[in-house]
Formats: sequence, C-alpha cells, structure tokens
Amino acid sequence: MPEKTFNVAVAGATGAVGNQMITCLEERNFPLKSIKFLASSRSVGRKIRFRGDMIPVEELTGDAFQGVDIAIFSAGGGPSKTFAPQAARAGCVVVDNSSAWRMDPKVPLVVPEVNPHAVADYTQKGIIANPNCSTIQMVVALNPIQKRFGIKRLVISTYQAVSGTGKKAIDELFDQTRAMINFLEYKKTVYPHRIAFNCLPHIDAFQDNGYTKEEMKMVNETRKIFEDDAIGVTATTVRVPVFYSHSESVNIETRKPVTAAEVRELLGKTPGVRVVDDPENNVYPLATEAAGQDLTLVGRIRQDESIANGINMWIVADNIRKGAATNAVQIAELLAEDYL
Ligand code: 25A
Ligand code: L14
Repeated sequence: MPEKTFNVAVAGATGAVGNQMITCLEERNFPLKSIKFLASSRSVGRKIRFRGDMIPVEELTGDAFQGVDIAIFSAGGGPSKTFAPQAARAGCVVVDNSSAWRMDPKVPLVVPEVNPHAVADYTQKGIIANPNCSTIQMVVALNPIQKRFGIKRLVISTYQAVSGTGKKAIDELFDQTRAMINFLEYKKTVYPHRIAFNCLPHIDAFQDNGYTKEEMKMVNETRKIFEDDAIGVTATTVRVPVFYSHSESVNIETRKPVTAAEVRELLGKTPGVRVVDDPENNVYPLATEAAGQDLTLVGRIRQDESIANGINMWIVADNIRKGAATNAVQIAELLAEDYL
C-alpha cells in the first residue's frame, strides 16, 4: 500500500475516453483509496470491471463528489461547465478533459512533459484542464524545439481519427464501411457527410472567422501551454476514416537556425517521444503503430527548403490515450505526488 492514497471519481466513465481513463488508472497503478464511476442517468445500473471488482455506475450529480479528492471528467463540455465547479466546491480537484475550461485564465492547461509547473495554479478554481488531443501530441514533440530554437510560426494539417468524437462515431465509421462494401444503403448521424472512404475538412463547429473550433483550439492552446503569445499558428483540421490515432503534418519556422539532424537528435532524447524516421526502409510514424500506447511518434523530419529556418515533420499519437486519458491521469499523478 502506498503512503498516500486518494478517493477518485471518473465522470463520463462509460464513454470512449472515460473507459480509457479507467484502464490508465489500472495500468499505472494509481494510488487509490476508493474509486467511483459517474455517467448520465442512461448508464446508471451498468457495471464496470476495475481491478477484478464490478463497480456500478452512479449518476453524475453535484452531490456525487463528497469525500472525493480527485475527479477526472470526460463527459463533454456541457456537463463539465455544470458539474466541475460543484465538484470543486465539494473540495475535490477536477482534471477536466472537455474544452469548457481550457482558456479560462484561472485554470491551468497542462501537458506534464511540457509545463508541469502550471499544475500549481489549480488552487485558483480547483480545476485543471486537459488540452485538446491534436494540441497535446504536437506540443510534446515541439517542446524541445521551442526551448532550443524558439518557434516563430506553425502551419499544421491534421488527419484525425473518428474516436475523438466518441463511441457513436466509432460505430458510424464501422457501420458505413460495412454497408458500402456490401452495396447497402448507409446512414449518417454523427457527421454531416459520409466518413467512410472520405476526408472531411471539418472538426467541431465553424466559427465566424471561417476556421473550425478545433483549428482555433490548436492556435490558442499551443500559445497558452508554451506561455508564448508570439507564436504564429495556423491549422486545417481534417477527419479521416481512421479509428484510433491522430496524424499531423507540422511545418515549423524557428527563430534561430535549425537543421533536421539537430531536431532528430533532440527528439531522440525527449521524454514521451519516439523518433520513427528511416524513410529508406519505409519506416515512418503510422496511426496503426501509435494506437494502444502512450508515446508520440515523430518522423519525416526534414528541412523546409523554401524558408531560412524551417522544418517539416509528421507527428502521430493515440488520441484517446496520450491525447486524452493518459494525459489526464498523468496530471492526476502530479497532483497526487506533489500537491495533495
Ligand atoms: O464538449 P466537448 O468537450 O467538445 O466534448 C464532446 C464529446 O467529445 C468527447 C466525449 O465523448 C464528449 O461527449 N470528448 C471530450 N473530450 C475528448 C477528447 N479529448 C473527447 N473525445 C476525445 N478526446 P465520449 O463518447 O468519449 O464520452 C461521452 C461520455 O460522456 C457521458 N455523458 C454525456 N453527457 C452526459 C454524460 N455524463 C453525465 N451527464 C451528461 N449530461 C456519456 O455517458 C459518456 O460516458 P452516457 O451515459 O451518456 O453514455 C453512455 C452510453 O450511452 C450512449 N449514448 C450517448 N449519448 C446517447 C446515448 N444513447 C442514447 N442517446 C444518446 N443521446 C453512449 O454511446 C454510451 O455507450
Ligand atoms: O477535446 O474529434 O476539444 O470530434 C472535441 C472534438 C476532442 C476531439 C476536444 C472530435 C475535442 C473531438
């Protein structure tokens, strides 16, 4: 039994991310005193296996947090807006995976490999935000480059898996694919267009400036995590018919001169990153390789020959693990080790 143990709640426990959070707590042997699983009333009565026990799902309400030390939320933005402050008032620290609190100046936005010190600001509201999945994997790979060379501008295109939208989208890709290869009618309910055998340049809602919310999350969250509002960021986020792992093409303009060899060497010793870059042997990061583990894979590292200080790379990570659940559990570990 570890010295300090904690009462933990998982809100949104039955979703794609919530499920993985539970697995991460098990895999990483989080120091638990007790655990409870919360979801909407639809899921009450279901049981979830945890360390060999079957634990019943309870309803997510304001009263569910009495005696809880750490609550990890992935129930979507609406429930987070309502219940995270109530949980904080009940005395627990919330680690929230939704977009609801990320840009609140009183809420730290944390990627443990990049800005672990920011956790300390949890005291302001009792809430710590987990960044957007596409942003997490990108800043893990960019952090050593920002530190050594300074980043002036980023031009990003993403190729994002359907699992980011949750279980219903995973089912939709599967069902549409099966229907199409059997020459049957397909249904679309989650996305406005067919995702099977298609690419949709549309993730989350469109904003007044013509960008999607997902694209603007990459702009704003990157600056907040790096504590550097001078970084120029422009993104195009695209949904592709992949179940797990987001892939991203990232063009980086640095402030100081940089070479591909320096970047490759630097990333080779960066915690949380694995360089997968041997094009001669057809070795580069793949969604299928990134899925089911926690490292951010980086490859296709090469000079941008069109500008003075430019690098191109391809960054891939499991969007449900490092992009969501693992990062949230790592934040909870920082809290448990250093703050509570
Ligand atoms: O607003 P955001 O922040 O942008 O987030 C929107 C969605 O994105 C996912 C997450 O979906 C969220 O709902 N998400 C958020 N951050 C993410 C990230 N970083 C992310 N995905 C990837 N990366 P999800 O499917 O992973 O999780 C949904 C969970 O939230 C619970 N939930 C939803 N509303 C709730 C709520 N819990 C409490 N109160 C609420 N008001 C949801 O639980 C799930 O656990 P559930 O009980 O509602 O669903 C259990 C089963 O029911 C099915 N189902 C879902 N919706 C409906 C439904 N059945 C019938 N009708 C429905 N309308 C689910 O398929 C599930 O099996
Ligand atoms: O974390 O892929 O803000 O549909 C919301 C949309 C996560 C991914 C977030 C998607 C996201 C998501």
